[in-house]
Amino acid sequence: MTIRFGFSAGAAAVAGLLASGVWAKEFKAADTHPIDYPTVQAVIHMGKLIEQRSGGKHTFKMFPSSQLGQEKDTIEQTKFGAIDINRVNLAPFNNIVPESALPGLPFLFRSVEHMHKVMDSAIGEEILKAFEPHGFVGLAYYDSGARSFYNSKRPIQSPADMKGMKIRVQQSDMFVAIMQALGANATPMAFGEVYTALKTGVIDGAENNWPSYESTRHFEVAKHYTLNEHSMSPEVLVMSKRSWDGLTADERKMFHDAAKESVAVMRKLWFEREKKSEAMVRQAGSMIVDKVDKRPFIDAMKPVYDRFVTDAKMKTLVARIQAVQ
Ligand code: GTR
Repeated sequence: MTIRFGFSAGAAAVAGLLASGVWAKEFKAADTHPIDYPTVQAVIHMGKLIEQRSGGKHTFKMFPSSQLGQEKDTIEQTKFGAIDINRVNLAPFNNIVPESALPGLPFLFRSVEHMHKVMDSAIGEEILKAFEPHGFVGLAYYDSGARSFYNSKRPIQSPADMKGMKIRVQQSDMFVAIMQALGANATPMAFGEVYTALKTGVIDGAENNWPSYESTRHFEVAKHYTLNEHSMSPEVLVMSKRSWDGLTADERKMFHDAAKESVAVMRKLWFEREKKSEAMVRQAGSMIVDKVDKRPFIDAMKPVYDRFVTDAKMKTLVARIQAVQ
C-alpha cells in the first residue's frame, strides 16, 4: 500500500481512516501478456476509470509480460495480497476453484454468442462468486476466443493424429484430462516456457487461440494449426480479497463497475486482434487445417465431463449453461 500522506495516529484512528477510505493506494495489476494485448489494455482502461472516479486517489500500476511471474505464481501472490488485481485465464484457477473449470469444458459453448450470453448472465456471476472463499474476488470475464491445437510435427485432422504427441497444457487437471482423452501426452507447463520447449523439441505442440499463438511467436516453431476449437475457457479478472477488504463499500462498487465497463473495451480490441493475428500467422506461412470434423473430437473428449462434472451442483450448472439459447 502506498500511503501518500502520513501522520501518526492510534490504531483506532487508523482503522477509522481505513474504513472511510482515506488511504490512497497504487494497485498492482499483473498480466502474462505484452502491453499491446487486449487483456492488458482493458485493465489499463479500468485503472484510468478508477483514477478519474477516485479523484486521483487510487491508481493502477500494470505489470505486463509476466513481470511478476507466471500465472500460477501470480495467483499465489494475489491470494496473499502482494498483487491486487490479476488477469489470468480460468484454467490455472481450475484446481483451486472447481467451478472455474466449467466454462472451459470441451465443446461446451456452441458459439461466441452462447459464451457471451452465459458469462454475462447470473451463471457467470455465480462462478465469479465461487472465487471468494478461496481469497479472490471475481470481477469480470474477458474474451479468449477458442483454443485449438498446434504442433511442429504434422497436420492434425482427427483425434488419432494426436496419439503419443507431447502437448503442453495450462496447469489444470482438466486440460491434462482433455489431452489424455485423445491419447496425447499432456505436459503441464507455464506459458512463458512454451516457446523454448517447442523449439528444442521438449514438446511437440500446445493449444491456444489466434492472438496467443501469434503474440508468443509459437507459430514460428509449431507451424501446423488445426481449427478444432476444443475449448473457450475465458479470461478472468480477479482482485485479492485482502485488497478488496481494504476498500469502502463505495469504492468496491467503483471497482466492480469499472471492471464491468472494461469488458466492452476488451471485446472490441479482441475482435480486431483475432483478425489481425490470424492474418499475420497465415501470411507467415503457418499450415492451417481450416476444415476439421469436430464430431470425433467431441466424442473422444466426453470422458472429461464424467471426471469433472461430478456433484449435483456442477451438473446443474452445466445443464443450465447448455440450456441458454
Ligand atoms: C492464453 C491466456 C493466458 C494464458 C495462456 C496459456 O490464451 O490469455 O492468460 O493462460 O493462454 O496458455 O497459458
